[in-house]
Amino acid sequence: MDEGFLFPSGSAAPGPVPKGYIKVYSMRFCLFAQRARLVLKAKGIKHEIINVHLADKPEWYLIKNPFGIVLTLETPLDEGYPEKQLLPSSPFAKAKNDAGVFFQSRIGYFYRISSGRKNGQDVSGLEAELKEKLSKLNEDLVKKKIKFFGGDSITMFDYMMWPWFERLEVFELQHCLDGTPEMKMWTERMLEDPAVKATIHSVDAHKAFFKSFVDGKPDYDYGL
Ligand SMILES: N[C@@H](CCC(=O)N[C@@H](CS)C(=O)NCC(=O)O)C(=O)O
Repeated sequence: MDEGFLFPSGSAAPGPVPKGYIKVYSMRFCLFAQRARLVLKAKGIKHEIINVHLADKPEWYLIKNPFGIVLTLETPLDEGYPEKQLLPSSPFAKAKNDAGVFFQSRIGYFYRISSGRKNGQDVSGLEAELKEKLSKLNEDLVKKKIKFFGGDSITMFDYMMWPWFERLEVFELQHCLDGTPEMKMWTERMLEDPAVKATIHSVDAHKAFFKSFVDGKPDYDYGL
């Protein structure tokens, strides 16, 4: 039960989730929603995806989530599913990772660079700032001699960062990794991960969706 079709306004609210599943209100190209889908896949948690039409939101969704945005989840993660821990157990390491996740979620460079380029602005300053952030991440991997951001195996932190890196080529920013070889290797390792493989879209699919979005007619079902 991995992909649901789109639920636009006027659609009936989805029925109850079968026992043992959790519900994920998503949009196929949303990187925030992808973060959760990565974690669910990685932990092998059975889930039902409900793809919400964000340009024509169903009334029932606004009751579930008054902000009308995705993602909405209905079940706790590590707390309820202890089989595969994706968070470090020490509270200090956990807090540190949470801070990193928060920091990552605030990187608006991709969209700012892309729209700046489109408007003919000089985006070299923004690109330099992004490279600086990437070199800090690179340094972290080198100094700690680790393969992933939480250690030698993949953790929540890697999954929280991944959706941006999946889209580097889409935003024509892959050259920003040229000076950060460890980060490049990290992206290669991430591409081997089963949860990443299960949620990834091709560069062409991302581009096609992004174009439809920019044109004002987002094709949320692209590729289905
Ligand atoms: N801060 C939120 C952002 C979520 C978000 O912006 N989701 C977008 C899709 S990628 C959305 O639902 N947009 C619909 C809207 O803004 O009306 C998060 O980190 O989860």
